[in-house]
Amino acid sequence: MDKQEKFMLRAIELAEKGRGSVSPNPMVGCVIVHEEQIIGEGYHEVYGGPHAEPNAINSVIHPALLRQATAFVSLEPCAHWGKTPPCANLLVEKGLKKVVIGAVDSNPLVGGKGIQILKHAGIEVETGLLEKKVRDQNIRFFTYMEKKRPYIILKWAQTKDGFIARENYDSKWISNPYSRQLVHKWRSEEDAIMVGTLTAQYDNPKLNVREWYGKNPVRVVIDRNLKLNPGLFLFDKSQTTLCYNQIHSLVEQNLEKVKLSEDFELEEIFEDLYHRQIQSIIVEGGAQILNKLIEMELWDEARVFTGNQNFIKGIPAPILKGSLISESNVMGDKISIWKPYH
Ligand code: AOF
Ligand code: ZN
Repeated sequence: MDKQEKFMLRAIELAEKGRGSVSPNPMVGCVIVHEEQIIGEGYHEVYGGPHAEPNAINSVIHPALLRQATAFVSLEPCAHWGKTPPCANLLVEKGLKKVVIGAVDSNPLVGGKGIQILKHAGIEVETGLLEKKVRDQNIRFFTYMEKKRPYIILKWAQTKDGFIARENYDSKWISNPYSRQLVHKWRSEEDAIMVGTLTAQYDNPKLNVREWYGKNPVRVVIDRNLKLNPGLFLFDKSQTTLCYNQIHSLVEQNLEKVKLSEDFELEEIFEDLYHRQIQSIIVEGGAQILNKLIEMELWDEARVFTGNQNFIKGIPAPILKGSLISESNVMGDKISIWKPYH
């Protein structure tokens, strides 16, 4: 690994410290280097707070060195007046010699404009260093900005012989308690969680974070004709819930009914979630919605548990068109992570 990559890796490592605190902003880190020595470091610490670049610049003890220094920033410095002044302008003002960028910002307010400001001011700019790592780190942000929909994670548990529920829709208990705890961690990491009508009806899920410390995602359910029992946990108003239907729109505290068009497709729901700034969603079944999303190529990642028992018959697990990225084991349950071909 060359020295440049090492500095960018450090910026990415710093950025990581913002995970969970900066959303819906991306995680960004910045390292200031003078004669191959790091003289300043910073990262975007909290949503609404200063960006990585001012934090890094403010940490430099001898600001005079900035004129001979290179800034390694994991994301293109911003060009807009948002909650803070533009970072590209700050780098120009401080007279940095060179700026090395990991990935170009996909935010339409910034995309390419930050680089332009730097180049105009005569700063040497290099882009694309460890770009894939930066994009992977902020996969939810980039997917949201570029596809104008949340990052979609499919999740289910299947038996050894490939069923996700019995014929009567009973799906208890395919995965073990350790896997279920992991699912609670996963829930806390996404902005929203979604189930289809039948899962809401038969499982009566709470879709909250109980077995892990973290925030509850927004619950999303499809109930075309508003036929679901209002007594379901989903409708207990204990956390924000969006109920997509074809009957009417109604806003109540923590429970919003959202009317869709007559012949709606699932894209309409994701478009609405986009406008609500929801950058990621985990879909926890059932078979109907999972299969539909796979058929429509509307997914970005799938996480599949395989337990130890056989059901012999039942509702078959969805079949993914994708590649297996990794396999691990939680106390006997297998976890397979898939990425789509599309
Ligand atoms: C940077 N450095 O560390 C970050 C950037 O709402 P604001 O004003 O905080 O701006 C958020 C946008 O700024 C965000 O969507 C992304 O485009 C960029 N994030 N830019 O120069 C940073 N976090
Ligand atoms: Zn900025």
